[in-house]
Amino acid sequence: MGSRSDWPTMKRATELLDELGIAYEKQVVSAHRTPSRLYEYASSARDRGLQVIIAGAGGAAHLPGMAASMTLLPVIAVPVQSKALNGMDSLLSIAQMPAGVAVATQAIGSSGAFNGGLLAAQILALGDPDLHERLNQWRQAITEGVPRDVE
Ligand code: RP5
Repeated sequence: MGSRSDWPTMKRATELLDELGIAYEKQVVSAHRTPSRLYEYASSARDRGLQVIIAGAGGAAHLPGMAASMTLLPVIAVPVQSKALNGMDSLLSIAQMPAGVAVATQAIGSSGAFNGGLLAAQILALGDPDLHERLNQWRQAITEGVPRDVE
């Protein structure tokens, strides 16, 4: 994530990873304030064994796109809700990638962060039948937990 101030949003991305037993790391890496750290992080990510990156940032949110430009790992992007423009700035900045460098943009804020974790799990489950089964059971529990009655 681009700042410690993004953590209250981005910690939602870790909920399902914890529940499903998926290992992850979390770091502050700012495209603007720590460009060398970003280069080091993204360019070494695959060699360090990472398989998916979830990048959350707000405002002029260059982090996901810049990270994606330095690795072929899939980058899931979370637009953090900014104070000034409620995250519309983050969303448009992140979503409008020019052709040739892809990020998987999620919804603004904590729902997007949660779904970032979910999408990462689904990508990892492609090569992990046990994880696929755990995800399947999680989805079934979600479905069965939706009440039919309104009260
Ligand atoms: C972005 O600027 C961060 O991702 C954060 O959402 C936003 C504000 O950062 P702080 O000023 O709170 O550190 O780079």
